[in-house]
Amino acid sequence: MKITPPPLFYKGKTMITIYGIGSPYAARVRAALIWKDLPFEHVNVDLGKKSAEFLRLTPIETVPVVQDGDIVLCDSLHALDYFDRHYPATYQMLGGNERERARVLTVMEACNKIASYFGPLYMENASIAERMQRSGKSFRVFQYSPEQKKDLQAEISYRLNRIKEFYGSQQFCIGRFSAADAAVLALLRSTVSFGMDIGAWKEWQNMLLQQEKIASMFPSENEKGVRSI
Ligand SMILES: N[C@@H](CCC(=O)N[C@@H](CS)C(=O)NCC(=O)O)C(=O)O
Repeated sequence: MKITPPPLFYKGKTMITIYGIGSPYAARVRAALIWKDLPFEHVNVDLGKKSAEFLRLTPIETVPVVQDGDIVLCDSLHALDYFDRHYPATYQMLGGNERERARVLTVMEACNKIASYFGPLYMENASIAERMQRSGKSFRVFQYSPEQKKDLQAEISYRLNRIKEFYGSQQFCIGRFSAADAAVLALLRSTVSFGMDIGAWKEWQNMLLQQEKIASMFPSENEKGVRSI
């Protein structure tokens, strides 16, 4: 019989584990834990291998997976919702009332919609496409033509602009930092990493990332996690 080790404790609080270190969705959860002042550690996940330990954790097989004691959350939004409810005295990342929550969720979904266009850009990394083909998953290997990429940039600019309109003249979606702003920051970072333009959001991004507490939602280059699975 396999014995599950007891949760680690840090300053009297359970140590939370975020599996999957580099993902933009993991950055949303990391932002939440930093603002809530809840201790966490990262475990790096090799998505190319998907170890037995990772497969046991999640039937969805995406990162992040977030573990708090014996509670396992397999989606970043589910994790954010859990942390706000389970630790009600901590900073509320999804907003402090229903109106704020509705705004935050709207922005997060708008970000998800844009991120859903990124699959083929991710596949451009040849080793990912080859790996998918070798493992019998060629159905996932779509790539954009140069013409489609131009159209994609237009669509991304349009959609980013819709989010900007939704913010109006406010710096933050609900007047203070929340999961909405974390989702936009994570999305902008991915967009830039795929060589796409983020237009007027650049200035906003620079301004927010000057604040250390916000910028630390992204792990530094040398943060590798406590172990790898
Ligand atoms: N809805 C999920 C999306 C997570 C997601 O798509 N993660 C990507 C990495 S950024 C992943 O694990 N992809 C691997 C796969 O789809 O097999 C969440 O918010 O946690």
